[in-house]
Amino acid sequence: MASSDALEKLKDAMKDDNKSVEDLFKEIDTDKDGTINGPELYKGIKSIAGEALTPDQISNIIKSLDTDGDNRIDVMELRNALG
Ligand SMILES: [Ca+2]
Ligand SMILES: [Ca+2]
Repeated sequence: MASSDALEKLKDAMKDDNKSVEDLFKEIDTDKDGTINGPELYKGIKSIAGEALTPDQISNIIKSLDTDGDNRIDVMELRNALG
């Protein structure tokens, strides 16, 4: 399971359920602080895409999406990746 495949699965799930990136973001950001951190991403991918990724894979995804370098994914960064 490559990290990029996990993103593709999120994208597919979003399309299948007719969700916007904002809907998906809210679903993953369970503590509602406006950013997605590692544990939230892990749980989100597990529940939405059905894949349990390793901590390394999670941190690779965050690194590849995180353009402002705060080590968290905000809604703009998720939109850039999935939109
Ligand atoms: Ca959060
Ligand atoms: Ca960020």
